[in-house]
Amino acid sequence: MIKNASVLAWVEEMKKLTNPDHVVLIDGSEAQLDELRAQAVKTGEMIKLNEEKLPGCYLHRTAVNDVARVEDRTFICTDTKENAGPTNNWMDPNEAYKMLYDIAKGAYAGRTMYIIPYSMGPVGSEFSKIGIELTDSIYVVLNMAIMTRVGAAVLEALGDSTDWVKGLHCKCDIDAEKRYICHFPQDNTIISVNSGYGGNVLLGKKCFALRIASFLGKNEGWMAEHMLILGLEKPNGEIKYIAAAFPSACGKTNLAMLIPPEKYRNMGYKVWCVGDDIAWMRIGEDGRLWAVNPENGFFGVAPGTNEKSNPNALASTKSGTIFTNVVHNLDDNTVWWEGLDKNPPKNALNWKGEPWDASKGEKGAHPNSRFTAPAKNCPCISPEFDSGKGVPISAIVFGGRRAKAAPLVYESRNWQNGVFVGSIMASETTAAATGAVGVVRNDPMAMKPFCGYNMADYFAHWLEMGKKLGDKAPKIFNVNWFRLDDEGNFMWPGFGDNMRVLNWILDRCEGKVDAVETPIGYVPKTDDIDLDGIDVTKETLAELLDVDKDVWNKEVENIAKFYEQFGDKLPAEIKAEFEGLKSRLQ
Ligand code: GTP
Ligand code: SPV
Ligand code: MN
Repeated sequence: MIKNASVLAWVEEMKKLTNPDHVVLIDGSEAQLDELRAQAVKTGEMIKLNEEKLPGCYLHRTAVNDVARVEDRTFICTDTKENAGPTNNWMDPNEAYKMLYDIAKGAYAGRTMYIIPYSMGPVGSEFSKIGIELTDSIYVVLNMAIMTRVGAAVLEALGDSTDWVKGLHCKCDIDAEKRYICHFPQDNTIISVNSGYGGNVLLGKKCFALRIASFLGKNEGWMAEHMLILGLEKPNGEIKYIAAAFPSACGKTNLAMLIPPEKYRNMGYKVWCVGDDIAWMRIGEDGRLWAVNPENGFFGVAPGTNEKSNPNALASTKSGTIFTNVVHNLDDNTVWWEGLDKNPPKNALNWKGEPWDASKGEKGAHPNSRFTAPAKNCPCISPEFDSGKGVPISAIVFGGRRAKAAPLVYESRNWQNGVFVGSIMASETTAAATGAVGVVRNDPMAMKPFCGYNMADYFAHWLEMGKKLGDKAPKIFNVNWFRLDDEGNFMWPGFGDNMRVLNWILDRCEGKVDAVETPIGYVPKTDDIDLDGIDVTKETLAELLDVDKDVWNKEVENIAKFYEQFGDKLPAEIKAEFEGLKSRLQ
């Protein structure tokens, strides 16, 4: 039962607003979750899959108009527009509350209000933070129970504290015209209406752990980042940790669970996954940067996940997983998606639930179809996963999906230059958000859709953190797995072979290997990326590492345009780094 007065008062207020028929507190017990699973199966909200092949797994289909994050309907409602900054949509908080409460009024009538107490980070750890999500969706409850730690233990850990984040989610009637994902960083509040899709409604994830948390981090001196965290174990048993920020659907889950090429496995190399999407990072007592994954599961992109590209992710989905918007194989009641294997099921329904024939050329799974899998299922989950104190970060890696400009890998000149490198990130858009796919857009630190305050202040915060870290700051790199040749083929094999690049990165951190200076930073000598066992020639590698001055001078024009919107708020250090790049490109 809820004893916390601040929680009780808010729940009462929201009950009056939404008018539910029933109220259920999620206690986190398997018995209660099982009852909800059974109920969702009865109403058709979820389909129970083959218990032998996929124990405890379910299939869910969202509404056809509700398949991805809606960035144009996502708002940061700070007191002033300037505090939200030019890269966010802004709404006046009073107006936003009024509009949202009008939509939420009576929205739970005839429905049940589920109260989900959840912890981002291990329950009770001093770095964890607590939220309460109210929802009328069993799908949301069951996803939150995988993606976060939920239940009575969370309320216990909260005690009578008022330090928690309010989250109200109302499905309403999934009206795309009335869909809003609104954040009130100054009130620790999130309100999401008219959606049932993951990133819009699992409020612990992007809404709390990035948008609200980035704002908290700025004020409290830590960082909330759209980053995977991995540990690379060397043959001598030493483990070095890397945090990497790539935009949505640009390879975080894949890199986080990487299986080294056979030769490296035989030598004793291994990768441990600490997190695949979000990192909360603080300066530890030793002065280094320490990272925690606040999540408890993976909300991963299904298409392209297979035995070869990401066997660890695939293994993670073999039990206790919820699949969303994938193909339903009716022959054996399992699931399928493009890129799983070359044998699409004959007797199947597509992501919309329609009879589907692969031979007709239409995709069966939605390009942003997802699996929600428990982290504990992952064969390479790090032994540090549940440790509240996190792991010390040796290198920070930025990256995007770029057909040309960005080389396979380069190292920034120092922290300040590295912050600049993060700030000029640009990447092709993907199906993870609604809107056009494949358009290059600026996405600083992969946080364009997720920064809960003015992006110029966010750059300043990064610079500030670097000053505090001093010579203990991780080195900052940039990678691009997606460079294309003139025929439109990927030039780099990617996936497990990205390990070859990680090795160079760690060697640079340990001062073991030389590099070549270019106008944008340091790139490897072609001898220093191991090509043994892959189909990449020295010439191709040289091309992959090439920094073309003409291309980069065009890039400079884009950067100038992007920076313009920040006006005087753009930190002087960033301006100075930009001037430095321009002069080196002359
Ligand atoms: P979010 O969950 O949206 O944040 O995505 P993510 O960054 O975790 O991306 P994910 O690892 O799921 O990969 C997205 C897509 O990129 C998938 O289709 C992958 O197959 C593809 N991909 C990942 N790594 C590589 C790579 O090294 N090379 C190539 N060519 N494709 C990759
Ligand atoms: C992303 O889009 O970066 C995701 C999926 O990780 S969602 O949870 O929808 O944001
Ligand atoms: Mn993501």
